[in-house]
Amino acid sequence: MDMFCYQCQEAAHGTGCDFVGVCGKSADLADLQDLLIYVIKGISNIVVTRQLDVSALGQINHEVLKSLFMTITNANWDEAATIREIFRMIALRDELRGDAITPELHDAAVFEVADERELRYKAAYSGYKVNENIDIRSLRQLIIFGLKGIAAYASHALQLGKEDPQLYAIIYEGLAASINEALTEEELIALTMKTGECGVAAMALLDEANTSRYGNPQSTEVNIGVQKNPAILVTGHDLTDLEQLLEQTRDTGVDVYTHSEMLPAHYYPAFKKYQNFVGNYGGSWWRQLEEFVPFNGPILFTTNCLVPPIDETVQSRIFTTGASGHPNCRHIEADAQGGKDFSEIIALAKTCDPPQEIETGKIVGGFAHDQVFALADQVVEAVQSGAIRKFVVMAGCDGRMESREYYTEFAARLPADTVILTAGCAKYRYNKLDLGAINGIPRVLDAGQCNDSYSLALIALKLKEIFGLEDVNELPIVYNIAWYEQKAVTVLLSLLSLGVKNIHLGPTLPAFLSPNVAKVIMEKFGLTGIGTVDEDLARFMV
Ligand code: SF4
Ligand code: SF3
Repeated sequence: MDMFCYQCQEAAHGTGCDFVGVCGKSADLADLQDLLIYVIKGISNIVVTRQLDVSALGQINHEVLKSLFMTITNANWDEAATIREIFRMIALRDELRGDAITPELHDAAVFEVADERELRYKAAYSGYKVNENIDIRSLRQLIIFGLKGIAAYASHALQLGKEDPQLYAIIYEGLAASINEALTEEELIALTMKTGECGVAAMALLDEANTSRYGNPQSTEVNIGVQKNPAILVTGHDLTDLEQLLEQTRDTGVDVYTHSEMLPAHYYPAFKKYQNFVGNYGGSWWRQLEEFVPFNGPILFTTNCLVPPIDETVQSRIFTTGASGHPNCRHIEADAQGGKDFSEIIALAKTCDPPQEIETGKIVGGFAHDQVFALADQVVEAVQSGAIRKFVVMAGCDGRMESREYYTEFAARLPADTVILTAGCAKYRYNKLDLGAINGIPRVLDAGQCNDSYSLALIALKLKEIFGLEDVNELPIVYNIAWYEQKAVTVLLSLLSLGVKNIHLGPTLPAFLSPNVAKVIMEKFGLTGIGTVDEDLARFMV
């Protein structure tokens, strides 16, 4: 086996990529990512065994977030950047550990590599272990993948000056547990639930960071056609990058459009003041190769999902920043204060043709918790009168598999007295269908990015309170969630930790769930996969 990765929904054969990633990840990069995770397991081993005060770890905390984030599916394709990060983390690990190499420390906390050749050799042996118990491995990976999503959300919050030492403590605990041979399955299951609680806390922290800086999302119509100016397309999830780009493009004659997961930026009051922030271009991440060609201008990736560009002219227009990266695209680094200079991108945009129109119309969104709470009376009345029979949570990720057409058909065929609650790029499967409204409430309520699934949980808890119910599962809400990468794992674990039961997860169940672990989760939480649209409409609409 040249590599082994099964962290995303598109894992080869439904078991794992073992030669090259379906996403395009090479065996060498997969090994390097394994080693990067191995080093931060070593740091976690030091922190946990020595009971260090995580609130005093400063830069190490921030770099651990970055390391985890860089290994998320479709975030960073740059071997050189990954190698630099590994050496940086080894240096931080050694400084943290000091010279005292005590027996309780794991190899991950003490191994040495003299140069890149030794590092690559070590990398080839730091991931998948053939003789590991598959249930233990499954639980360890479930925790690590959940922590990757948490790290992504915590990184965005950190950019906005918000952090929580408790999150770092749980990240260290989970990573250290993944190399602790003494832990039992029961202990790892308990840690999985703790990861879910930590996921809720990370999303809450990011929600507070976003709304305190940019205001609460409001119901907004976003133009999906184009204007006449040359333009920059910005994608990914980081709102501080977008803010800096909008400040720097002001009055330059260069427009800014969002792509994929950046669409919800239009819902924030703080971004509405920019006259050149003109709309959303295209659909979800996997359509980027075809949509970037007619866009004509530069594209800025702030996070995943980056599909390796094939077309050289498109490649020359792509820039990355933050945890994202690609060896053939220019990377914009932040200065010591987090400032980023996007002048090169703006200068390039001025030499490019304006975007070519690929569609026209509008998308409506902005239904995060505050906006939905403002509509609470209308919503409650619609439920009590029977105008709304059910809410269907269809949050999560999109992906390129044909089987995801299920979600478009499912949304289109839902009865007219149902409302879809969504967040994440899963919405692109149905947000351009004309599904109408119920008493003025749109039938697709988009809360925002995948992290805004937190809003959907708050909305459910609010409805439970309004209707005086004991249990959130008594609400007329069904969960039909689509997943692709590790942030969706975080969202899933978060919902489970909040007591949400009977979630349907598709288009396939994670390859990293061993049959026994899947059985435990199914029995405890009623988690199931999806069936055909006909079967599921019949099952869910009772
Ligand atoms: Fe395969 Fe997904 Fe891993 Fe890419 S991220 S190598 S597609 S499992
Ligand atoms: Fe999408 Fe990558 Fe997951 Fe943020 S942008 S939801 S897949």
